[in-house]
Amino acid sequence: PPRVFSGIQPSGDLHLGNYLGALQRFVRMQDEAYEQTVFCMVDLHAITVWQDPKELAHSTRELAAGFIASGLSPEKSILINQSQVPEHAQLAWIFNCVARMGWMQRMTQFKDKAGKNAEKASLGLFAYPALMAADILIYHATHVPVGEDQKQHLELTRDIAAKFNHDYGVDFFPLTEPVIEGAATRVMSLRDGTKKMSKSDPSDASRINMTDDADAIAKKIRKAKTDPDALPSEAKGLEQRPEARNLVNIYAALSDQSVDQVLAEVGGQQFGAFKPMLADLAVAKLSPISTEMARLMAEPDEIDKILARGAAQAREITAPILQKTYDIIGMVR
Ligand code: AQP
Repeated sequence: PPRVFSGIQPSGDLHLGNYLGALQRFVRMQDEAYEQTVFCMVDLHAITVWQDPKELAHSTRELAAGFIASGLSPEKSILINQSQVPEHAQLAWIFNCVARMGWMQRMTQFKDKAGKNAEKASLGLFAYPALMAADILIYHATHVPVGEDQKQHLELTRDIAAKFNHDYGVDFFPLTEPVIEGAATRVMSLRDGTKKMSKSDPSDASRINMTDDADAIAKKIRKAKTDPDALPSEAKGLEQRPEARNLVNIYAALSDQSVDQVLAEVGGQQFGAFKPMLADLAVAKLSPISTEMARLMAEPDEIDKILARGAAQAREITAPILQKTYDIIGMVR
């Protein structure tokens, strides 16, 4: 039966890229006909690079608040924090023994994040995609909504499932489908249309945070890098214009339209006219979410209760799948 899993790292503020690339689609999939939807704060992934302990705890609760404020419901979906469901890490060890060094060395995210100094990167950062495969496959999840940047990790997840099934002569782990859809699967930095919008970009002006107020959102959009030309009337006219394309993509995703529909409306306009429209739309979409996040954050005990309940529900699925995995491997218990 089709099951959905996805996660976000509590490694900083949620931003518009996370919202459009992931969260907004989580909410839609929650209401479609899947047997189960599971959404996760992946704290074990966050610590592959240094996290201050107090900030990690704060970001985890704030991310949970962001999930709920965006429309994920603990009644409809299982909402969890990764380290509270130990089977994720237990299966990850097994997958460390299935995945090959050469596969991991080809991962572009590791190369980007480790940079030139790969010797100093944590072993966890290198093994990150094996833990991600475990996150997904410990639920036998079949569909994983993500942004474009996660495509390669999902291919690796399929490779791990296929090799496990082949090595042990079983048909146990499903081959997962990435769900990468919509106008904003890769939201770019507001300062540089060739770089993705990211939590770890040192420039706060490069991203719109979910916790930004209306003034901050309007200011960042007003200052966003653009070119001097008017907007084209068809998507083709955006091809060599990364910054313009990014702002139009964001508008399309926020207003639930295709890029061509947006351009039919705004083609011919200058950015001086388009940017205020985009700012108004972004504020209208995001400010109810940030208000609700702040309300939820005032009651952190309630958030902890939701996560504890989520972990208990999750373990009803993950514990039997781990036991079966151990049986297949021949582990005596
Ligand atoms: N710019 C983006 N556009 C569309 N989708 C995005 N996602 C992230 N950035 C964009 C999607 O958000 C989900 C969760 O991302 P994550 O928290 O696991 O990690 P990330 O990709 O590491 O996010 P950041 O902001 O880029 O963090 P840093 O800077 O630490 O690397 C995923 O589905 C991702 O595709």
